[in-house]
Amino acid sequence: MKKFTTVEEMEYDSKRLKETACAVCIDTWETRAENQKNHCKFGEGGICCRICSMGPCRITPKAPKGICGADAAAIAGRNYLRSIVGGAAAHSDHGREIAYVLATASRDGAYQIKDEQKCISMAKEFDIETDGRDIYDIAHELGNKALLEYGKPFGTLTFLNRATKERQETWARNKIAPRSIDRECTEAMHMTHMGNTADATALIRQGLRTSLADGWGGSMMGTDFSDVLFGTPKPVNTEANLGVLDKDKVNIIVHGHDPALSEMIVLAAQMPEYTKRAQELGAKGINIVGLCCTSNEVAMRHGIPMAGNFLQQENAVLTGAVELIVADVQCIFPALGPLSKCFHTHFVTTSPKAVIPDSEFILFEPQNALENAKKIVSMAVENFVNRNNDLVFIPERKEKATVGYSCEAIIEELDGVTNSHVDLTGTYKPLIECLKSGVLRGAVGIVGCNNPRVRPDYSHISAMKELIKNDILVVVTGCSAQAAAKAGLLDKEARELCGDGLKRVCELVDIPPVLHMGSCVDISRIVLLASKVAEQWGIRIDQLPVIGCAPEWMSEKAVAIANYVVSTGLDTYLGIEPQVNGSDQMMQLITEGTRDMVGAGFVINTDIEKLTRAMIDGIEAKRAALGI
Ligand code: BF8
Ligand code: SF4
Repeated sequence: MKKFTTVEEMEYDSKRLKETACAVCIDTWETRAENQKNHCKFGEGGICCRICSMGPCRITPKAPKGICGADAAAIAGRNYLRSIVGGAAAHSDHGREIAYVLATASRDGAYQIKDEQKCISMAKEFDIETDGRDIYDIAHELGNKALLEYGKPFGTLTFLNRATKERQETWARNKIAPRSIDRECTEAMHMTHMGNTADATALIRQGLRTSLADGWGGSMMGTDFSDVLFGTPKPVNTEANLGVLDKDKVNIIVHGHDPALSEMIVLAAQMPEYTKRAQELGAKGINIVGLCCTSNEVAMRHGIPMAGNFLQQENAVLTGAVELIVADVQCIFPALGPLSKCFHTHFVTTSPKAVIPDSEFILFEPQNALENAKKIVSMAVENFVNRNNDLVFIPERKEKATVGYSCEAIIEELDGVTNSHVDLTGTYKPLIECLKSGVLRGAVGIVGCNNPRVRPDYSHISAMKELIKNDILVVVTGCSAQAAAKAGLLDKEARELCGDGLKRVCELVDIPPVLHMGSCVDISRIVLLASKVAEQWGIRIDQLPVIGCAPEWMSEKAVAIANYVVSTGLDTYLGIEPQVNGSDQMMQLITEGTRDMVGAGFVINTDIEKLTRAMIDGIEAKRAALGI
């Protein structure tokens, strides 16, 4: 049986790289996390309010109300809603950038239409005439109409029509169907201004609505327009972990989220002139690898190797073998600035939304995209000669991975095994049959970040191993996907770790037991998958033996995601507690209260073994309720 990389081995590599950090006298997240202990209890509980300058007000038994009279629930609720806004705004702004790229794509420009069929089917959703029109005219109108989703004055978001009828009614009945994306964010900020909403239920309700504007709005557009522009992902083989860095090549890391940048860097790096120049300078070629969600984007469309996830970003630079790291937006440590200065590494930032000290800023816009990508690749190549070989240490460990299971790809794989007398092609019915018969017990979407509050990657990996052992299919995105990849769980050989049922299914369909569905905006793929499965099964989505899990989440984006997954009707299991526990009412609302509105809620446990057990029990309870 194959030997899979363990978390202990990853930690061993990480420790070795920390010796380099010591040698160059730079701090890393481990030392800074230690310095930040113990965290402020008011902050952790969400009961510090600094919304107006009469405060900050902190809730204690002796001072149960702020100066204005806001209580713990109001303060924790407002803080929580603001974190949802932060996440929804970030994802949706990413989606907006991609919509702008679509609106300006051209046949002879840097950005072209790769998936015409998807472009046409999306245009139809927006009531755009497609017959006999040039695909670029359609794309431009689609981009423009999509941009209006951010601020349209009347109605609700177009993509809500993709949800099941029951969900659409549930959202309408609870008055949480999102209108325009920017409106939900703005309204939430207005509601949480001093002197406005103090009712926790109303704050939660707006949280659900704002999060839906992300999941069924901005994120969904980010995903689908990326597919139109750069291709809908199909299974492709790649490798993961720091061993993908190559000491003999010019190493370039693409970091962040928006594929509009990374796609251009990949394109530029393939131009023979740069490889030739790299060879002139003594390198064997150019090696592009990814970090964080950008890594997922380029891995699933080009097979670009994955250097690692969120808490691995400093380790990547600490190898001393990175000529250049280029980032756009989100999840970029400011620590990369001073860290890259300890090496020859160029740290290039490209977005006015993520301006970071000690980086070299090169503004990246659709009109200068390829030109600037070439400039960045050239900077990296010329930097190869500046590498200090005394500081170079690249851990050898890496694992094979098959990535890129978009909904379209999953259907295609399922079509390949349809052998019943009834035609099931183009549907999830073979998957539904496996769930009904119990060969598969259920499915879990494991997503989200790393967080120093728990042992990095351990929660992701141990939960996945236990679930697949119990015949539960796992789908992953974001940094969770990279944790899985580093542990070898995206390799088809990971079937060996499955229970008999899941193993059989994986062998038949020829898939790994943990399916890579993309970056964090691609959680929109997961909610669409679950919606279609519910529809084709003929049951409500909250009845499915399907749940979400974010065992190591840390960002506001993750709070937005968790809320839209719950609003979609899927219970969501969290390994890190949301910062609202200073209010019993808020804790009750997020775990139980939302169930009355949307039929799902959070289950929280910081002990990953117990959380995993709860997931398995939760799935079995759903099965029992269905009588299967
Ligand atoms: O959007 S999983 S650390 S990289 S927030 Fe960030 Fe979290 Fe990673 Fe992607 Ni998602
Ligand atoms: Fe204090 Fe109320 Fe101002 Fe918040 S809004 S800081 S609770 S006075």
